[in-house]
Amino acid sequence: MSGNFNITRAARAIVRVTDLNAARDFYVNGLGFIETESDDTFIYLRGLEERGHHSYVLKKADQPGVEVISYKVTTEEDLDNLADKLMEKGMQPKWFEKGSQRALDRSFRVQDVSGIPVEFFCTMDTVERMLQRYDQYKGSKMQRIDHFNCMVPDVEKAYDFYIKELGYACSEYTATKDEDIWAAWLHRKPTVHDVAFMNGKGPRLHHVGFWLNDPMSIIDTCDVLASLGYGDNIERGPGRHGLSNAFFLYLRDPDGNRVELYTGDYFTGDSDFEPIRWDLDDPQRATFWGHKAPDSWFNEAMEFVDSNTGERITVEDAKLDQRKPNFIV
Ligand code: DHY
Repeated sequence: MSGNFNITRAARAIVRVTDLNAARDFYVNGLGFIETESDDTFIYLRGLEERGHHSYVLKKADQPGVEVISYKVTTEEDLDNLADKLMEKGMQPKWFEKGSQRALDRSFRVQDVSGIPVEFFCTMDTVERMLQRYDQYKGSKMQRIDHFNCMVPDVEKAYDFYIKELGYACSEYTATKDEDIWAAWLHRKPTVHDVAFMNGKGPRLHHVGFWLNDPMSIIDTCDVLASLGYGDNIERGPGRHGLSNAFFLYLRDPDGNRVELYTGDYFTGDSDFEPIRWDLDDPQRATFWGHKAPDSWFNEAMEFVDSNTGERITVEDAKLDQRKPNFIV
């Protein structure tokens, strides 16, 4: 509980794609998402473990971009209390009534301190949990949504807001020699993160992270993607992060939207947990084995779109030095 509301976890993202069938082939045949439902504009996807109607929405559009990232709160009352709190802070939550979005009860959206369009809801329709439908396992054997990673120009501003106002806790962070926070991993559920903020041009969504059962599922994904002709969509990894300890793989979908396949982080729920500090220049921070990430991983990210106006949300340059961490002079 944080004040009089409780945010449970990262819950869904709405991502724009230019070709629904191309996106479906990548996400359903390649990654093994379950397609709960679709129409001419939307494909609603979920992992095998998820009983919510969807955790990832593909929306047909002329250009790629991200409409919103969403968090689930614990009770309907939490939703009202959180909206009140954000209004006290001078923000303007915009409510969406039950039925106005597929499978969602009421929700609200607001731009956070970094300008990121975030949404909060409590109730989503439930569907069959496919965890033990092993006959349906294919591709990555996709299990569930895990986190968002956002690039923002001012990480400390985002950090302060999520920790002090929204009740998130920090599991790990990267600091410069001057103790400026370069990146921070923040959670509500007791894992390494529900959201990470990295220093960079923003706000932009760097990736949505999805949980798989084990490293072998990640290696199988590479084989399956290569067999389907998606070898070039593998951007970084497989590897082991130093920060978070997770085994990872970064992929770009046919529109360039980035997802991380992620497994093997750890429990962070003790009240005396102490955040782990990494030096920006530590070569094992990003990849424990010391491998370098490609330039595209640092430079490219998804822009947010204002769903009211259809305009792209203005992006600002990073406040801190934009040099690449971990393989600097
Ligand atoms: C890192 C990035 C992530 C993550 C954990 C750790 C660090 C890095 O690669 O720079 O996306 O989930």
